[in-house]
Amino acid sequence: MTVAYLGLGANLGDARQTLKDAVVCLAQQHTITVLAKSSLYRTAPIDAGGDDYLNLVVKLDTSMPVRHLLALCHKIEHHFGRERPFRNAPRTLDLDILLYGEHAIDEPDLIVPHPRMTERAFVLVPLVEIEPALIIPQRGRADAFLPGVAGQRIEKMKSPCQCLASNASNAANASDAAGTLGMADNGDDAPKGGCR
Ligand code: A4P
Ligand code: MG
Repeated sequence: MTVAYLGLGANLGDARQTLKDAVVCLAQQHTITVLAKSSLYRTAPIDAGGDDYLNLVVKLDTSMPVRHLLALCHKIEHHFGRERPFRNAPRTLDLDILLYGEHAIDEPDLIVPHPRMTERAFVLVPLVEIEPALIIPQRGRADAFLPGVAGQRIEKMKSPCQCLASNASNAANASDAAGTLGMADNGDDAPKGGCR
């Protein structure tokens, strides 16, 4: 099993609902346990235009190989209508792998730790909220980078998404999602069932 951290963001459509449903999609996978979920944050777009984003970070325990996790992220993004008209375009959903255990990966389509994670308040603030003493492999403590992003606007939402308030409600939501999202995991590591 590997502990991984994912960053989720959205600034098109019903971003709050999409982020909530995306976390349920992750929790529904038999090879993923969602260990923690940050508060929801409203954030100023960084290196991007469009409306404010909503962002959060989740901590997972997974037996899913990192390539399968990336494929699952793309599949969930697609399910929620993600389009890529240009770089950093507004999006209905973005799922980035921030950390995957201690792994350092540098391949054309997958870089972990995420190369820009230490430059972004929308990643660092929720990450440090759920893991205050987190060490980013080869870079050191995550909270040491917070002063460098202090100028980026970020505001904790007053009524956070409650989709993973407890393991029990997590299971219930995951069960609901099987019907509403059509994303059942048949037990293998690779994502199964597919989003409609
Ligand atoms: N890819 C490489 N490494 C990874 C990884 N660790 N996790 C590849 C996920 N994907 C990874 O991703 C582009 C390509 O990166 C994919 O083919 C994947 O194989 P994408 O999802 O199409 O686009 P992206 O996530 O926008 O790209 P990128 O370069 O990761 O963008 P950033 O740097 O994450 O910036 N402002 C606010 N407030 N909130 C935001 O969420 N997001 C961005 C995106 C800009 N500004 C933002 C926000
Ligand atoms: Mg992405």
